[in-house]
Amino acid sequence: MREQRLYIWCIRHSLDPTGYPYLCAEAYNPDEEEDDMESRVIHPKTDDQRNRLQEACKDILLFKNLDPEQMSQVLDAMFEKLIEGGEHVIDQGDDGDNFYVIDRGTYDIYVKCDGVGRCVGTYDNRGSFGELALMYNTPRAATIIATSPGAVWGLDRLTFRRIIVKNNAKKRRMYENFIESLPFLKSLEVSERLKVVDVIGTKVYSDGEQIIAQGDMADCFFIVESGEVRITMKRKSKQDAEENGAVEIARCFRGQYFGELALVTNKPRAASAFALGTVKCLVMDVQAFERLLGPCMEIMKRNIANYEEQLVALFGTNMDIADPSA
Ligand code: 1OR
Ligand code: 1OR
Repeated sequence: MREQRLYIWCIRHSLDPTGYPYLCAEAYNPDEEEDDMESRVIHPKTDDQRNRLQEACKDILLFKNLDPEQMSQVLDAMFEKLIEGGEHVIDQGDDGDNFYVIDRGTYDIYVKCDGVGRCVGTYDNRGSFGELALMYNTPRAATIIATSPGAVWGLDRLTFRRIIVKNNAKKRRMYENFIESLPFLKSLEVSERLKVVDVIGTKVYSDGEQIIAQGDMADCFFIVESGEVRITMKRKSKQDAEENGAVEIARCFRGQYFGELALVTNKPRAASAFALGTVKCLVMDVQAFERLLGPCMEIMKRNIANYEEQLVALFGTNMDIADPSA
């Protein structure tokens, strides 16, 4: 009965009953945990819209751990929003209404520093934004401005919280200990490590599948959860590459990371990565990498210096890993 329902008020900086830290007061109703059909949002779509939506959502990391029923509820609830060039899709400081997945268009990310907006990154026809205010009940952390006409798919706050936030509580239970155990994340506070868990998605690769292609532009970072990853590199000149093929330069196992170099140097991928047997990786997008892993940069940069030494040892030349496509 309604009157007998237990309402728990989660107060600033406390944890909700699923272990979620809240930054401001929010009513938590345990009954919402049950799948409440009344709260299902459905925006009818044409076949063309459904196809485009599915394509746009296929690499969205926050959707990777959803079961098929949750995913279909998310897709039903999403609505298309056309965007004009110059439009502010999100303004820093506002309350969060929707999460957005990009269908098309380019967008700049601005963050205010001492009252002055600074462009700190871009989205180019793919990706998603607007999850932070909905996950943590905080004001919008950045302004997102379209730099071309485009379109995004919106997901309302309630559906996002009912499905994605609830699923994140499960993700925390699954990955908290693993993330806690990673030496390269040891400079992060516990709360920062939990935020890493919140934004990662898992991807599974089958034996021989290519995970990274040398020379490609980069937009994500990988941590091996299980299996073995083979890293290979082609010699600098095309002729050498054809004659000698790619050389294996490293292997990554559970708990190790790869794909950080291109994100740190802002260059194309320096090497390729392939699954040896079935491989499961935790994946983080470049925006989350930059936002959350700043404190781990010292350790990563030390390892990058090691790559350069190994490069000389393996290839007998200090081939410029900062310019791998040359
Ligand atoms: P939101 O709900 O706070 C703005 O609304 C969105 O911009 C935010 O969710 C993220 O999805 C997205 N810092 C904060 N938010 C960012 C950032 C970001 N990048 C994208 N968003 N940084 C930029 C990292 C490239 C850190 C800047 C110091
Ligand atoms: P990325 O974003 O360039 C390929 O994508 C990834 O392979 C790279 O990030 C690293 O995470 C990973 N030199 C360059 N990249 C390496 C190396 C490496 N090992 C792993 N990666 N060397 C091997 C050192 C043991 C030096 C080259 C011989």
